[in-house]
Parts: sequence; C-alpha cells; structure tokens
Amino acid sequence: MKKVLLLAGMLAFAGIAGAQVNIVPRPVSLTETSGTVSLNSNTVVQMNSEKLQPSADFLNDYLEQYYGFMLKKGRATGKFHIQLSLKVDKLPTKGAYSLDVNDARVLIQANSVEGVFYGVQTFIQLLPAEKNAALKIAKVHVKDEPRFAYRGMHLDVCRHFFPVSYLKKYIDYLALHKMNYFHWHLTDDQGWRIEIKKYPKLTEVGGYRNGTIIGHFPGTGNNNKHYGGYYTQEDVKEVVAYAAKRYITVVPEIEMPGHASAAIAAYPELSCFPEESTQAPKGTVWAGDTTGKHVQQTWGVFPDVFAPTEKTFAFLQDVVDEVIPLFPSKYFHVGGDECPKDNWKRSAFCQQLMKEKGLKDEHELQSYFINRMEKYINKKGKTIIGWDEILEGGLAPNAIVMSWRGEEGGIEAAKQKHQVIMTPGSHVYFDHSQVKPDDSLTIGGFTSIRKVYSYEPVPKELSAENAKYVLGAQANLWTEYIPNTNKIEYQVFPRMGALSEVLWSPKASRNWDDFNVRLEKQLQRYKLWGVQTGPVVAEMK
Ligand code: TNX
Repeated sequence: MKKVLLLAGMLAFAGIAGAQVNIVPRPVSLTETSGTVSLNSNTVVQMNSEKLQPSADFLNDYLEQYYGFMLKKGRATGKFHIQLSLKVDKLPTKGAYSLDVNDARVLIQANSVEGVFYGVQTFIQLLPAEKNAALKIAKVHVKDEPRFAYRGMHLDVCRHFFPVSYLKKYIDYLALHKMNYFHWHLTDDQGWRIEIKKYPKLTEVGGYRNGTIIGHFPGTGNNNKHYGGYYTQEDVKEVVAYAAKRYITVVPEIEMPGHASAAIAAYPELSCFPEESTQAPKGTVWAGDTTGKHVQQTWGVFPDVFAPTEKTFAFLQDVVDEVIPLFPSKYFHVGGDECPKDNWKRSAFCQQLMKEKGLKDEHELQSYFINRMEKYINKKGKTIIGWDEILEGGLAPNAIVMSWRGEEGGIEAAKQKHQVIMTPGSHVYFDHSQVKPDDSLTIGGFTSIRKVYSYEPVPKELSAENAKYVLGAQANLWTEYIPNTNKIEYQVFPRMGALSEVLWSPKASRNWDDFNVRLEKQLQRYKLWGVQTGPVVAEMK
C-alpha cells in the first residue's frame, strides 16, 4: 500500500513539473494523461446545483476577461462540456475537490461549494497564460484539499486608502490563490476608514489627515496634502458580498486600545488627556494646525491611546454594534498591538481604576480592556482575534491570537489552548523588501519569496496536540510605504504564490526547486492579469 502511494506521489510530482501543467499551490495529487482537449464559446458549463452559480460565474468572468468569450449555460447534449458537481459524500476536509479532464468532459466535484470553487481555480491554471492563445487543456486527474483552514491576506487601508474597486481586485487575487480570509485593517492612527452612523466625525474628521511625511521615517518634509477617504456601510456590504461569492470571509479590524489617534482626533474625550495637543514625533514635519487633536501624519506608535473609561467602552460597544451586522464573519479583530502605557501611567483615573480592580500594572489594565470588549463581542456571538500583545497581562478567555512578533506569541497561546493564526514579521510581512538593496522605498526588512516559501506555520516547539490550535497563517500588508495599487501588487507578487503553497499544499511536498519550475508559469499568469510583480530572489538572508 505504502509503495503504491509513493509511486502515485512520484508520478504526480513528474506530472506537475511537466511542460504544460503547473499548478500553484501544488495539489495533493495530480496525474496527467497524454493529449489535450479544447475549450471554446460552444462549450457548455453545467451544474447540478444552483449553489454552484458563483463558481460558474467566476470561471466565465475569467474566460471573458482574458480570452474574450464565455461558456454556454444549460444542458450538455453529449458533447464535450464542463460539469460542476456537488456530491454528498464525505470527503475528508472542507474545501476538498476532485478535477477530471478527459475527452468527454471536465468534471469538478466536491461535497462543498468551496471545494468546487477551488476546483475551478485549479482548472483556470490549466488554461494558457497568454491572452487569446488556443485553449488547449491537459488531461489530468487531480485530488486535492487544503492543509490549513485559515489562509489569509491582510490589507491596511489606513496608512493609505484604496477604493472599493481595487479591494475587489485584491479579493480576486486571493481567490485565485485559494485563500479564504481577507483581514481588513480599518482603523489606525492615520485614518478611520469605516462609516459609523452614530459617530459621524469618525470619518468626517478621523478619515482625513492634513499631510503625510515625505520619504522614510522621520521623513525629509511633509507633502502638506489633505489626504484620506472612507468606506460607507454600503461600500462595506458590497465588499463583503463580493468576497462571499469567492468563499472569502472578511474579518474587520477595529484597533483598540492603541493606534487610536484618528478616533481621538474626532472625539478627544476618548483620550486620557483630551486637552493635550497631538504630538508629532521628533524629527517629523507637521502640516497645518499644531493645536488640538489631529489624525497622525507619520508612521509609528503614538502615546495618545483610548482611556479605559465608561465613555470609551460605551463608544466602542456602539461601534461594535454597527460593525458586527456588516460582517457575517465569526471573527472580530480588536487589534490590541503596540499600545504605549505612558498615558495610562500619568493618568490619575487609570491609576485609581487599577487600584479598584486589583490590577497590578498597565499590562493588566490592557488585559482588562480587551477582556471587557471580548465579553461584549462574545455575547453577540463573535470570537475576538487580537495581535499577540493581548497575551500580556493575561489572555482574554476565548481570544484567538495573531502572532506577529515572531512565533513566540503563537507558541505561548497554543500552549494555553487558544487558537492561533501565524503572521510572523520574519516570514510573511509583505511590506518588507523582497530584494537587496531595496529597489523602491519600503519599511525595511528583507523577506524574499524563498523565505516566504520556507515558512512552516506549525512551530516545531508545539506538541502534536497543541499544533491543532494553529488555524493557519496570513501575510500582512501594512501600507506606510505603499501609496498606490501598483505598489501593492509589487509587494504582494510573487510572494503570494509562495504563501498559497505554504497554506494549501501538504508539508511533505514542499520543494523549492519544484515550485520554481511552476513559478515560471505563475509569473506568466501574473503578467496576464496585468500585475507588475516584484523580483524572484532566492537568497534567504
Ligand atoms: C507593526 S504588526 C504594526 C503595524 C505596522 C507594522 C509595520 C502590527 C500588529 N503592528 O502597525 O504598520 O508593524 O511593519
């Protein structure tokens, strides 16, 4: 039995590395038989369930966009056709599918709608990567399923703002890589980006800044340009619905208690010191009024954070009340990172509160803050996610931890039997440079595609039992140095290809040389999509 499996594995390997078939992420098994079939505008796409419409639509949109035609809908009459099929049998994993191409038909089969959608993504990669090429398709048999349940990409829309039309494109890229979570970082010091009807100033005031530093922090000046934007609740619904048709869950992030300058600019009473003016960090040049509270114009971490008052909790609960109905996701990200404790230390109110609640330091005060919000959010049926700082001072009972300062937070949380999502700065920060020296302005760091490819989301320190708490991983795209969508793509590609394989494919099949062969074709696909990618760099350090 073992021998047969091994042989099947080797054949699959040979098939994937062959000239025609180059799938990213690498499927669990793929075998190729000789010969091809052809696709054209007379080919019928047929489904056995209305629920598969989003998969058929995605395929047709792709065909139309890149090859200029759509498939016919309806019943195939014995001719070559594409069959999408939901089949109630117990395939092992959510998202599992099979794809079969032979002379009679293409059959994509799964026991979940997601599975069929992933089968469509693999099928799309059998198409030529050149526009308007003859649509000859290899005959293959694929059996596939994802390794991790959480396969995410993040986008910071606060440091720079991107329109809904682009978010849809970004979501399409995720879908094409079989990713299933979009972490939408909606609030930060440099902009509050989601309409909250009860607090209109959050976006009227908090959505805009008077300028932005020029160049690398602390900058060589300020561009003095009024900058910002926000999403209405209607926009948010549109993005969430678009993602849902691609089986991508959108996770909103509302930052607390730190990274709150924009909210405080709108409502100064949320600060420990409402009368104090916003400070610009040393060496930075400020644009406009220097008195009163302002949205930040530069990058970093700022001391003016939410005061843990009843007023703040009432405010945040109101915000949660408006945000939750917009997002079907069972997760709600509360941030929790980089909250300086300076103001809490100086504040008589905070010190008194700590005494009353028996909190021994400001870390425990942060923990109190997150715990309170968790309770509120749990009551509404949602689970919180927080950056790994939420471990400090004691983890909220049901929280999921996003480990970003290396793997330690993830290891610790898993040992405490909390679920974790790995996003370590060492391997999956797509704001870092992917080439040395930098060929454009980035935040710094060096994370080549090979380094991303080498990433193993389950830390070796975890026992098999604790490893079960690792839901998956995510790459983060912080946009301090990403002012436009071309730069997003330059930073994201080709690294997203490597990440998709880390998250989807079996650990045992991870092989850089094999990936490199398939990457050639993947780079051609990126070109087809009109993406300008960053370079492929094999150095690790
Ligand atoms: C740290 S990762 C941050 C962000 C920055 C990023 C830059 C995290 C939870 N916080 O606020 O944008 O570094 O790489």
